[in-house]
Amino acid sequence: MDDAYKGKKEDKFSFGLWTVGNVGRDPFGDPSRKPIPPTRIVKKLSELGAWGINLHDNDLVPIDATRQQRNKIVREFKKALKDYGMIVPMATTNTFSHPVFKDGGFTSNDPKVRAYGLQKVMQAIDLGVELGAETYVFWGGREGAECNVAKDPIDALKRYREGLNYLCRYVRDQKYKLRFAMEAKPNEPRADMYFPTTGHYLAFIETLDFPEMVGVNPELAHEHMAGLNFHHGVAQAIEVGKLFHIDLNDQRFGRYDQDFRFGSEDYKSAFLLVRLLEDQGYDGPRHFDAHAFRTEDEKGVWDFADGCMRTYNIFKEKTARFAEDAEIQGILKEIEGKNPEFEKHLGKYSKKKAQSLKRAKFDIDAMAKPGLGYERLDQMLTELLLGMR
Ligand code: GCO
Ligand code: MN
Ligand code: MN
Repeated sequence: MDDAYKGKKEDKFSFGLWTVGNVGRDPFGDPSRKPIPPTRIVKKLSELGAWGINLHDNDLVPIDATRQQRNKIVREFKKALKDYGMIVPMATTNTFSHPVFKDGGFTSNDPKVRAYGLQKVMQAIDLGVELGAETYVFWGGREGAECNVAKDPIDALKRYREGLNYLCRYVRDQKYKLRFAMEAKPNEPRADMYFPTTGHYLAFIETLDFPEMVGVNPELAHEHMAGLNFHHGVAQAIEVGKLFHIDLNDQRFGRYDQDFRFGSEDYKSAFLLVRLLEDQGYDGPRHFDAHAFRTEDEKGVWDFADGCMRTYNIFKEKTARFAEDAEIQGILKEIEGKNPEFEKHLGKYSKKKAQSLKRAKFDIDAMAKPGLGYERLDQMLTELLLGMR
């Protein structure tokens, strides 16, 4: 395989400890591979050309560790980061594995659970900041319901808001340089999650006390699980300056949460996404939140990680090829701005403009007549992606 596509530090590729560390457990079967110690993950990812490593508090420090055990683990992990030139760009909290969170952390009906949730997040934020993280992700894995009469969804939203406001104030109080990135998911593990899409979060963020501290962490698989167009969701986040982080993977529509290797299923969606990120100058981490098939041993895990990075870089090359393809660019140019004389009617409202527009004549049948040639354009993209252009 061509080394030109291998991950490089400047590509800003990151993986979670939980991604390459996934042991292949699923609801029907036990782990199919052994856990890989975090320090070994740091070494291997660095060799493969990754730049960053992300973690939940308990990916590194077991939930029942003593202060002494915690400090020893963190010391060794920091040494590995230094030895292998890796950083921790993002950290997050596990508020979903322990059964105490079975009915949510922030949104639980029980104030004692909510208080424990806040305590756990504050400790995890301290850990993340100690390791150098500048982005803090919130994925409310258990913030949802099966029994939808057991909790008023309005209460759930109010509790979530209260928790986030509290934590924003904590970060400011501590003078941490940390931004929050909210990650939506429609379902799994709960039947219905309270923030099912990135769009739900974009609206909610504006209702917080410090909206400028909070953005989104959209995940490809999550939007595809909801049958949505990921590229459009990410575009909306970029357009309002809220794309703080991104979770890259792949997912077939209508299936369980698959977390496949980036770009392994839907080439066109992956291309459109990479093109958007690159053209818009997104300079945050390219984080792969995915895992190797359950069929794999450790070697397969590293093949998986290498594959995510290679595929991203191959799509990046395809976007350059797309931009240099004279025929494609010619068509795009032709599509744009066909009727410049009508620009004067558009843009900012004024009474005068509105009156003039109301008088303008439109022959809508003539306007509707020409074909737009999108079939040909789309086929050109298909052929480019299939390596024929
Ligand atoms: C999932 C989620 C998680 C989160 C992670 C970081 O579907 O399980 O995508 O992997 O991204 O917990 O917050
Ligand atoms: Mn996910
Ligand atoms: Mn994710």
